[in-house]
Amino acid sequence: MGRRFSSVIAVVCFSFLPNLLTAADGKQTLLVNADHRASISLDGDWHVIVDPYDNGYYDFRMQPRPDGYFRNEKPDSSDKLIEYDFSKSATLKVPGDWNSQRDSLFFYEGTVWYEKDFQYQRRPNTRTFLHVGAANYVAHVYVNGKKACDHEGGFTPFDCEVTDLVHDGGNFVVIHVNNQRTRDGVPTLNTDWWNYGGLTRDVLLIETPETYVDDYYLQLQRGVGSIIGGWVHLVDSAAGTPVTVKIPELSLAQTAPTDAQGRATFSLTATNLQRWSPEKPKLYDVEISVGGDRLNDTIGFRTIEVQGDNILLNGKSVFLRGVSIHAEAPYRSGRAWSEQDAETLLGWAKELGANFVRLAHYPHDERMTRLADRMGIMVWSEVPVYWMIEWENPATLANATNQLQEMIRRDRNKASVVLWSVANETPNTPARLAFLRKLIETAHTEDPGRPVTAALLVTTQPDSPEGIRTKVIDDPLGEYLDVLGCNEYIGWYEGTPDLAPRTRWKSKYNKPLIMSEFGGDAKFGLHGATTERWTEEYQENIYRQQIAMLKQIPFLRGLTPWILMDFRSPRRELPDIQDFYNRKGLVSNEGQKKKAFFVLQEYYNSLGAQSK
Ligand code: GCB
Repeated sequence: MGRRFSSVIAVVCFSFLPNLLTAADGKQTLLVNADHRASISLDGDWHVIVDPYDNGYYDFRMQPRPDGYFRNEKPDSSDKLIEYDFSKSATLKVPGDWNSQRDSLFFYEGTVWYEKDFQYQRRPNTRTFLHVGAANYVAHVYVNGKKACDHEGGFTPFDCEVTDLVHDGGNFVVIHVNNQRTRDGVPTLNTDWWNYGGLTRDVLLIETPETYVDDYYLQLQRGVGSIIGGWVHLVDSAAGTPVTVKIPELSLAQTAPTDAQGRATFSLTATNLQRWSPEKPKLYDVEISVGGDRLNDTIGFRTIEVQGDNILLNGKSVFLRGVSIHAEAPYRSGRAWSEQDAETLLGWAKELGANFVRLAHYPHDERMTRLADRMGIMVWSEVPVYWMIEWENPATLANATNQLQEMIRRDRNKASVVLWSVANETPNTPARLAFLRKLIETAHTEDPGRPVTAALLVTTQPDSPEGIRTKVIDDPLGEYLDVLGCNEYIGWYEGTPDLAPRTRWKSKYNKPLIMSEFGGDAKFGLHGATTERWTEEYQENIYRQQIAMLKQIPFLRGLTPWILMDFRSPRRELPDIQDFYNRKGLVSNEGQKKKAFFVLQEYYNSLGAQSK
């Protein structure tokens, strides 16, 4: 076993760490609909080696190991000093972050090496991919001691082709995961959430035919008709390969040939289509077949568009009764990933009367968007372009672009996802404007069917003599967004709650606004006067005053207050109150509902009743 690790290290030595990592052959594969493909799960116990100085990766001069040496031994030497042994190392669960699984790793930021043995039998005419749902933050993957791929970005999936690396019988995979924060990363050094490291989502071996469907995009076209249009992409197909799309329940079937780029284009006219909506989240079984191979998905069809300051779902103006959610696991804390985590979080959102959630501040596990599809909850999905990133660094832009593309690609066939967000609370500077304009362009190119938003900050004008405060949405980014998002903390970081009803809102743009954050901290069970911070009553009062203000904003089309549940943050230290939790949750991390939950619920129920 020790030898195994040193052979892995020998391969590690040749790699370096560019800012944007791609697969070994330079092509990054991403298999959409990974959860419906033929696969073997590698979830479970993985042996781990905690390597705080990244000693397996760098030599004593902190150079990536140049030539197959590990420590002072040559790999072929017979008297090797073996200091590492996966088989004797303890295990951690995958999926799962390391911080919440072992006390000594609670604050750990650095490298952990993961290893798993697996049996495999290659099947003729198939290709094999190692699919990683998410590895926070950088991952280097080795199969049977050989490099398979690298990936940067902690919240999006990637697939390494390992067809030529696996063999019949016993195999092993090693993944070097490092979650050190870097100035040029996305996100960067400072975030208000826990930097949970590790293999935080499922790891699978996916088998595909030799010519395989990696990606497709099937959407209801905007307008009054019922045309389902889009394309299916094949890898390694000859031009003219026939691809068939079927929606049996609608008696639809169409066959189209691939073009020189491997893309087959479809346009299916559906009669009696039941559109997806929060009231009736209808999903259809969709079959994609090439030759004898078939891939199944469940897809809802609806349109989403912006007209003036309205958001139209299926052609009708909709108000987004939302709430923000972090991927923090209810009851146990740690990174959320399971079906049960998703059911609890989205269940509370439903109970609140929400028809919309902002999945902050990074793409969540695919189980969340799948469940949102089934439950009829609309979703705002975002990339971790958060606060202060290196706007002038082209590698950082390439990294953010890649994360955005991976997010869109994974979820663009989900009816629930109605908005892509490119940034949160970024500074109003020319460099940031240029950077985010490029991301908006990318989002529109990757997905012409969805509006793009970002959570902005606003300008505040001096109070009038009567004590009226005016907030103006004039961030130049607003010109390029389809929907404006705005974060404000009147009553918490700004003034007292009674300032909210004395605040008026103006916008330079004739566009819909979502108040993407507001709120305040309360420790569940702490009671006092409405003027006493940290009490449930103070938070409840913020919600009451905010709702009074929000009702007066003519172009408001939704809100996602901050936040559904308390979440861990290293910035929140106050003993006995915060204890490393941001306490702005409407529900505590133990699942207890605070008073403000019921204020928002009452408001949403009144809106829900109006729209019926
Ligand atoms: C914000 C951030 C969010 C924080 C929140 C807070 O504006 O967007 O990530 O957690 O405020 O609680 O301060």
